[in-house]
Amino acid sequence: MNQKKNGYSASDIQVLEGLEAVQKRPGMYIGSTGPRGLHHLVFEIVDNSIDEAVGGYSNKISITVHKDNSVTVSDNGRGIPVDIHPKMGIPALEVILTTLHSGGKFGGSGYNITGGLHGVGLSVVNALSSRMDITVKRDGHVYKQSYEKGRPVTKLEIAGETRETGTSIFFRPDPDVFEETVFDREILIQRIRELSFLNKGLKLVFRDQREKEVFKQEFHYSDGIKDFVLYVNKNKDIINDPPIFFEAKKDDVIVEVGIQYNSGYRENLYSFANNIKTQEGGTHEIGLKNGLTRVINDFARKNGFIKDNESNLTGEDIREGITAIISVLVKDPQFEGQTKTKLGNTYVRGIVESAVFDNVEDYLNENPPLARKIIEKALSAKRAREAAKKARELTRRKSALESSALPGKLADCSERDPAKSELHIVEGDSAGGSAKQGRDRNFQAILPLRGKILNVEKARLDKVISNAEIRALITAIGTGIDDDFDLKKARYHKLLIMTDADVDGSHIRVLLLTFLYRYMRELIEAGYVYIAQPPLYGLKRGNEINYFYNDEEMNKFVKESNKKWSIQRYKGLGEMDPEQLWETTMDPEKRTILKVTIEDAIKADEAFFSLMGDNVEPRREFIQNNARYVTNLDI
Ligand code: 0RA
Repeated sequence: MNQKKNGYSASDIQVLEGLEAVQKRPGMYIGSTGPRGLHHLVFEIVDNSIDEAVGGYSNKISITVHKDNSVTVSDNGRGIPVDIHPKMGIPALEVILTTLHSGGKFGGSGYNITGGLHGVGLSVVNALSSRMDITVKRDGHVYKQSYEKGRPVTKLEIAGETRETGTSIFFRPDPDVFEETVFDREILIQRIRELSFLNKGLKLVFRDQREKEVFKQEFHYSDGIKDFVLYVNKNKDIINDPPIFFEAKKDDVIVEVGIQYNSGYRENLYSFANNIKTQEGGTHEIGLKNGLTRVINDFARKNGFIKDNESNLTGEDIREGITAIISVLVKDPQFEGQTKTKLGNTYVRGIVESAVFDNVEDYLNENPPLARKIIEKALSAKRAREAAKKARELTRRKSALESSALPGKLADCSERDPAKSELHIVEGDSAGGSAKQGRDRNFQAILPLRGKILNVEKARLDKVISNAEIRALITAIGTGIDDDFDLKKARYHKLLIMTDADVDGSHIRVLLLTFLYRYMRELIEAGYVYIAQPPLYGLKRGNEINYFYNDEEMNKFVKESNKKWSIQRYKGLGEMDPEQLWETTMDPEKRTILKVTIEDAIKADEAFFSLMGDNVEPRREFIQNNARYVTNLDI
């Protein structure tokens, strides 16, 4: 197959330089070499297979995690082309596997997946894999080729005959590159499920062979986005059944929208462009919001729900309790924003807005009782908004009267320069007590929080700010919240969240992050928010004590030290005495703290709210399973 003689050609050198760039700076191509980057490898390959499906060339993809955390992704698409590339003189497959930015753009759907970190190409995965075996079925043959760290170790060869077509890619992430090479089943499943909702009719089969009993789950939704909406709302109290659902196509833009209200207060709006979750929104999302606001107000006025002398419903009134999902396919997607997850194509906005207006109008006209329910829900949101505004004005006046009254529970520091001051937000009064005794009072302030703070999802703003724990937190921080927020007023430039290493602890941490994300986002953006890392174990022998922050480190130490230690497992911060707490968790010289990024906060917010209902049990379970999202601050 391979036409080259020995020796290097100019294109060979180019290839090596490309792959070496990836190996030198993997983070530039896959975001990080932590868990997120690792999982990205799988998604990158799956995206390529999805592209074949979007183009109508395949309908089945299977993803298998093998015992040793290697992975195989197979599809029944056309198969990666194997003919000799005219310029490079090597098989197209080899070009795709070894040169940067060559994947996906050859054919596929025409709706390229090129957002954010997606679409970096198979060659990037290849460069970061210690082994990759490709099998292509096409033109009656089975072709095979193997790679190690991006370099071919066999020639492309014919290994058999077949009538089928498709591509199968086996790869093992390079342990020299990744901090950890263990895949998290839930992370994989979440994206696979999302992809199956976004590509109706496509069958995705996931297998995990790492346990004795092989885990297998098939994802195959015939109603796509409509099924997605029902899934998100499955534990909720539904307002409109059936959901609003439509598909529209104009000028090469394909739009799919599902909308269903529940009795909650939260806005669950998810947008996707070319199968990529557009975390930062964009023109499709704006089109959806505008279209919805216009059509509901229009319908409400025409039908007497809003009188002539009354003001319109705001977009937020209309989106209270909504679950809305929009997915668009665009030929030349422009992804913008900090994380390249904001759709920029301006023409998409108008297309979506008018599609939403027309289709939702039809739905409201055809379902008068449901239309009434939806509008009444928005009207009650409007009343609550007006009441909340009054309540807020009241609290503002009140706090002005109380002047600078700091919460009684706060043990403030003597330092007055915020840049040198830290606030430790500590779970529980007893740990709070230890922290107060153990701290360096010159610059460390302590605020103990008793029990669970209010679940911010279930309450509106007026209720959130009247909660005692939240108020103490707000006054201690000093910035105000929401529209009143002012970063310059921050009394500390470090906020450290210190919670127990158990389920309740992670629950409280998620709640705090969610609250900060929703009401004091700039604090996170300014890099003021941190998570403290208390040790899990203390190993004692005589006067000597060693602290460990995870099982691995401890086991390694025990093995290597060859001595008998008495092991103490710290279930809560309260079990440590003040000196221990200082030494392990608070002393700036010794502690490790993790800075919270806006992405972590979004993750916490999502982990908590998105795919969960008001149901407490699954929520608990979910937090337990995903506690690592918040502790493993990868990036
Ligand atoms: C380049 C061109 C064509 C298909 C593919 C790549 C392709 C890549 C992957 C990766 C995983 N599965 C895939 N399936 C196809 C078009 C081939 C043609 O025109 O026949």
